[in-house]
Amino acid sequence: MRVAILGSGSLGSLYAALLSRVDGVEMLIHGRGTHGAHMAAEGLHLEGESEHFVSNADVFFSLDEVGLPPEAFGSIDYVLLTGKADQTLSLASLARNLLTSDGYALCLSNGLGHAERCQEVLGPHRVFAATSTHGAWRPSAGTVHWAGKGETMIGALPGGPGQSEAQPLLDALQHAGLSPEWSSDGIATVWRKVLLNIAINPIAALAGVENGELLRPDLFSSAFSTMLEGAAVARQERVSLPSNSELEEQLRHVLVATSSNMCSMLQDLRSGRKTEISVLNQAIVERGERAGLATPLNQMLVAMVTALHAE
Ligand code: KPL
Repeated sequence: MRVAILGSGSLGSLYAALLSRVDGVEMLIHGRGTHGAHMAAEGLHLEGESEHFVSNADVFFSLDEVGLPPEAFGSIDYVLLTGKADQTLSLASLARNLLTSDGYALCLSNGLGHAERCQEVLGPHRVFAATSTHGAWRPSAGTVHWAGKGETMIGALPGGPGQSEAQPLLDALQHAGLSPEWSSDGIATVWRKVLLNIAINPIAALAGVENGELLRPDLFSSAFSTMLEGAAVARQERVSLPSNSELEEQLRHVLVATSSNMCSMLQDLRSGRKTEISVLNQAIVERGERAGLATPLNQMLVAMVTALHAE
């Protein structure tokens, strides 16, 4: 089976490193910038929860600055998009070139709207919903640190492929240690992850703390209240969510599992990169406005993070 990772930042590099050691999986890892160049020249190191070295003799590393290898066109069974929010459309176009005629794509990026953007480019019949709660960060170019074990959810979208089409990838992710699970409601799956990200990412990023610090009662209560504003918007859109106490339990669970991780928004702010606030809390504010629901906590977090943004 051939798998391509497009947009190999922290999360993409984690998936690339772990999938590359599964028997029968051939990998194409597409990155950019210093990290991408480092991987292409010297391979990729995985550290943290597990250690592994991915040699450039064993997998194909390609660079956005150079382009995809034309010999890979039409040969990939599954493309995992793991880039930043503003890369989804361009990465989906690359996926269109890479996929076999019955290949599938999924986007693990944080936020609302990615699956829909992939469907626009690739057609609904080729796209799964997907989320990840694994924690990863990059201590240096060419190295990814697995900071906390989470789950990979893959789900069905209206008009999209089903579990049997996802099964070979679910098996590979299982062997890779990425704890996959199938969801028959991909829309709810994406929302549940978004509710975690709106609660964790801006607060951890503004406070400059690892995820586990949000378990402190004062920070936890702010995070959970932010999550509940988002849940009200989701329910207004008829998304099927668990009870508030189950959402609270899930938030606590992810904070414990990724307690030593620096969330992606904190990594972005520290590296001077644009954050994902527009597809997280900003998206909640906008959808809330459309539904007539006030989301003051999300609005305040958007204003504060945006003030720190690199544009
Ligand atoms: O998705 C994440 C992120 O950092 O963006 C979590 C799961 C919160 C891990 O930090």
